[in-house]
Amino acid sequence: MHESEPSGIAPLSEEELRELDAHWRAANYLAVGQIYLLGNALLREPLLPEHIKPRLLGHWGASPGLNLVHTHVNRVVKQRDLDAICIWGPGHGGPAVLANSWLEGSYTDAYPDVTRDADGMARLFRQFSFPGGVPSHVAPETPGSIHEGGELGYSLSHAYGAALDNPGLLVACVVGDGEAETGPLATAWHGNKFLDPVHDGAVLPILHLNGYKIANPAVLARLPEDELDALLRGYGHDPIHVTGDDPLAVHRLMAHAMDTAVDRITAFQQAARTEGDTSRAHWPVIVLRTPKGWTGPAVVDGKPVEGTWRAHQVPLNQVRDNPERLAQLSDWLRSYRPEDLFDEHGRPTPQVLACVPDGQRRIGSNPHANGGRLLHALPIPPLEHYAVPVDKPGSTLHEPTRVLGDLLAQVMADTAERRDFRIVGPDETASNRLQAVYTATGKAWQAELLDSDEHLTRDGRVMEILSEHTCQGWLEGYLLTGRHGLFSCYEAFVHIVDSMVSQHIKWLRTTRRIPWRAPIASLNYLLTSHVWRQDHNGFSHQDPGFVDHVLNKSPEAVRVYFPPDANTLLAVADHVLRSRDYVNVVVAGKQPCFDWLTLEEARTHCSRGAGIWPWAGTDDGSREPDVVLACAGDVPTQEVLAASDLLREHLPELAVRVVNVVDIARLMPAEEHPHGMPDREFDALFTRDRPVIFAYHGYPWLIHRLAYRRAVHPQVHVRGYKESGTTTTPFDMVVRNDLDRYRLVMDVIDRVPGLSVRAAAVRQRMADVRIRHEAWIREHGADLPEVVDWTWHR
Ligand SMILES: Cc1ncc(C[n+]2csc(CCOP(=O)(O)OP(=O)(O)O)c2C)c(N)n1
Ligand SMILES: [Mg+2]
Repeated sequence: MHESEPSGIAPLSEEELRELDAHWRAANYLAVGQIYLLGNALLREPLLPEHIKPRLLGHWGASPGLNLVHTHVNRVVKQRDLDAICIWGPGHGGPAVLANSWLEGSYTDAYPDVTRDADGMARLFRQFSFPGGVPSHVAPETPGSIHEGGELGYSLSHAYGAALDNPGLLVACVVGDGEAETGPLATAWHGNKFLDPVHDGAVLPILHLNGYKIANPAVLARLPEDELDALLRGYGHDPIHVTGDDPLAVHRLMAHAMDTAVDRITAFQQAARTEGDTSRAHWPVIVLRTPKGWTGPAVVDGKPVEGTWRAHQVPLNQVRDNPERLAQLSDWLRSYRPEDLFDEHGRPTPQVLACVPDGQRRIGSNPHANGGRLLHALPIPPLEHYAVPVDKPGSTLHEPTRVLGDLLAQVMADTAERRDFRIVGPDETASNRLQAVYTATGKAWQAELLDSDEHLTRDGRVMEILSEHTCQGWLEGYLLTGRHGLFSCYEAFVHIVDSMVSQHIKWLRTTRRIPWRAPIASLNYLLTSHVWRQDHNGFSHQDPGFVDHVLNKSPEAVRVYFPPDANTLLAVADHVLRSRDYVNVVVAGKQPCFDWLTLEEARTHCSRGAGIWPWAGTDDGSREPDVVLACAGDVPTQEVLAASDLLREHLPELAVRVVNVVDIARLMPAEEHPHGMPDREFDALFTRDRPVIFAYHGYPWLIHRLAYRRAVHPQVHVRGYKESGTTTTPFDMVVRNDLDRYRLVMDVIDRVPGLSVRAAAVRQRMADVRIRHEAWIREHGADLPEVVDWTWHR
């Protein structure tokens, strides 16, 4: 307990204590029941083998701790009429969260057939970890949850994301002591340096030291208390320790800890909001040290279980076949005295429900945890105000992300009051040329400020921290609670969140099938500073593979765009910022890039997703083209156009069709992706049998993977990044990877029947330029003048 605390908090009355304990016991009973029971839910008959599930699946160890927290969150929420949600880090404790949702009635609201009575309890038990039922973890199906917790580590960043711009919200966040060992969780503590006590809500982390992970002790649980205390203080928190294994004593301590924490949070918020106090708040953290699997079987087969790692999953197994185990389970269940907790109809008694809040204050019913219900469409200004003029394709240059930055600045300005749009990134917003947003908002920052700092403000809505995990977690938490955002990231380093995005896509895929979950804003990535233009960096910064990863995931929830110029980027951005329930990956350059399309053309091109650029080829529609030059990505598009230019010069009789692909999923079969092209459309665009030279931004194999079922596939030859990277000139990057215009012309000559002999001299000239290029860059440190000065002059 905090030493200097003025002890103004009234201790629990005996009645309150009994009520809290009754609620906790009921939740524990329901958790055990879900793991074990198929029938005899209320134990009104002796427990028999046929009452036991044939497969015992789930996690008991985390459950009593989660139940304890839920009981005590209920208490403060009800007593103080708080607007609160909970994030359950050890989400494998699903039985606990489901039990609490059932007790408070939010479960029945979402699933009316799981009534709050004996029948409903039987259903609740049966469905858990059962075919056709519900997952064993806290999941999208769980009312009140925005966090699955299956893959550990993201609870605290989700909690901070949820609290941002929700000044009235308290986000209680249970962090497992095992979970706390993960990288993402370890860095998420720094969220407190970004949380503005004026405009944001509060996060109350509850570090649950039950001592163990699956089979090992947890590191933090084996630190002496003063060392752990110092660690948490070092993270800028003010710890409140609750330790014990006697339920009533722990209830007293926990109630006091919750009151203390909420009082301190309120005091910080008031000081900041009414007195203008700008000192950094040292927010409370509760350190809850209770046994793993608390109240479960103490010893099984002579081995200690309660309070050890053995309590992690199902502490008693083979219950159906082993009468001794069956009796032990019966004793365990009866130890909660179900007859005192549920009435003759199986409904929880008033004593059990005394601490439970009402209506939308119930943790399972809080609309923040079903964020789509709170979502408002983003005000997106008319693109005409930002579009670049294009009188003639390829004659002017713009930096696409800088153009986008102006639009985003307006979105920031237009959401200044409503505060429901944020940009996150690992210190790259300006580097990615989006700095115009700083005209409308600053970068969130609560730590020390120096005169030399720029754009750092307490209430800024750009969030920069050098942890891609934290950026991703913040944004997910923000979106899941009904707001909008963008993650601007270096293309290579977004891989760091591969696994997190997989989990988010799973979440979206699942929620799309849950009628009571309202759609949320899409998670939008802007991947710039991409593989082809790492001029300052090199090999370490070159990896276009995130797209491959994302396209493996649920097609219904993933979209990938390669806008080739500034106006197309605007059109794509407009689309993704309006969309719902997707993960959108937008890959766009920040370097000066030719303007190919007017805004009008860009819009039409984006609606098509892939289309012929008639002005770029020599395919006049009078006959089938001799070759298709396809491209996806800004740099490949430029190389294809330059190749088309060379072909016109050297082989003017060749009918060349140029196809640009913005929406890469258009290449997939229509049955496999909602954007996939029907064969007929694909064949019309790419032909059924002409050589297709495809210049692609990323790893070439992806195009083969997406197009392998198409008639023309044997004729498709893809150029892309093949891991030949270094710090070199922009054109050398494409040469090294055989994506350059000269190589593309050679590819055409090699593949169009009849050309190889006839055009051998042209081919040789192309090869010669590549050799000259090599020598030139070594001498001059810059690209060949004919490359640097090239423009589309047709
Ligand atoms: C990232 C990740 N790695 C490994 C696992 C496998 N796993 C499931 S539960 C668990 C132990 C979790 O311990 P803790 O966070 O202390 O939760 P407790 O069960 O003790 O409440 C592990 C390692 C996982 N779920 N996620
Ligand atoms: Mg643990």
